[in-house]
Amino acid sequence: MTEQHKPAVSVLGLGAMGTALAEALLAAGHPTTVWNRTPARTDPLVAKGAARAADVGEAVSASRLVLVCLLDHPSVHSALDPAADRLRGRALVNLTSGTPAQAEELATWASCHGADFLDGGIMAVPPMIGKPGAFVLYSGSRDAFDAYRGTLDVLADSRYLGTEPGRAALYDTALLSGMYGMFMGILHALALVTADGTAAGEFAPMLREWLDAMSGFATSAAEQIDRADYALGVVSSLAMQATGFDEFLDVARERGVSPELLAPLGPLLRRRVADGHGHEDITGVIELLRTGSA
Ligand code: FVH
Repeated sequence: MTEQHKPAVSVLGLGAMGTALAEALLAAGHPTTVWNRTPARTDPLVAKGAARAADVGEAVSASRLVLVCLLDHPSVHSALDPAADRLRGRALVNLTSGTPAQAEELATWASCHGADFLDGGIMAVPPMIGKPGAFVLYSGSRDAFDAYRGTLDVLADSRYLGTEPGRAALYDTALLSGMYGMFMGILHALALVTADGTAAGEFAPMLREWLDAMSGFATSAAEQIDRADYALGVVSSLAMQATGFDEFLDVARERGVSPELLAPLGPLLRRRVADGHGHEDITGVIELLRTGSA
């Protein structure tokens, strides 16, 4: 594909992420029009070859592919609503974080205004955009995804999850929830050892090695969950884990470290054991989460 045949793209929102997206598109040779609520943020991109749109309507009219990356769902409506009549015949790709319900709402809104809609969940931080390791989840219009996949791949590896508009937001939320669980564990572990005088940097390589070794839990847990067989291949019984767990909290308290990040798991472990599942794996806790009774 020659430079001239690269689809034009409009980018609405030039925060940290929108700027990274626009930079990647410019670097790949896409004619790129940019708009931001605070116009001064367009200057560095215009210096790199972007066209500045005076308002959202002008930005939407400039390209058949319109990327939106704003703070949140209300800011998307606040920016786009006044330009809704310009959306007809365009592909609107929303890369703003939001809930599945917000994605569904935006899909319906876009459809009412004659636009093809894709919702995207960016699994990357701004410096990763355009580099290996970054991926973006998409759901919504298959036609829009197929038509613009080559352009979207400039930003990151594109993963299409189906026509249901809320699916990308659901997966995004699930992946970030997993990430925050890991962050909580890492922070608790580092609080424990630093309270005892160990430098975090000295301990971190060992922590990383251990977490890498344990990451296979995602796969083994998935197999147990999909089969609804929490005793499948159990190596470390729930009863054993529940017994040791309270000691973790004691060790934290003894060192003046709050156990509040770790503590919520304890009652779940004890309830599963009390319900007669001590011989199974920890994975059965998902039954308590799913019923919302936790
Ligand atoms: N940055 C990251 O690490 C994460 C990675 C995963 C995806 N998220 C989501 O991306 C959305 C944008 O994030 P961001 O990092 O670019 O955010 P900011 O740098 O804070 O920029 C926010 C932009 O939104 C504009 N804005 C805010 N409110 C309004 C409004 N009412 N009307 C129009 N525009 C609005 C703001 O404009 P300005 O303050 O410069 O005038 C920025 O362009 C976000 O959903 C992340 O969850 C990023």
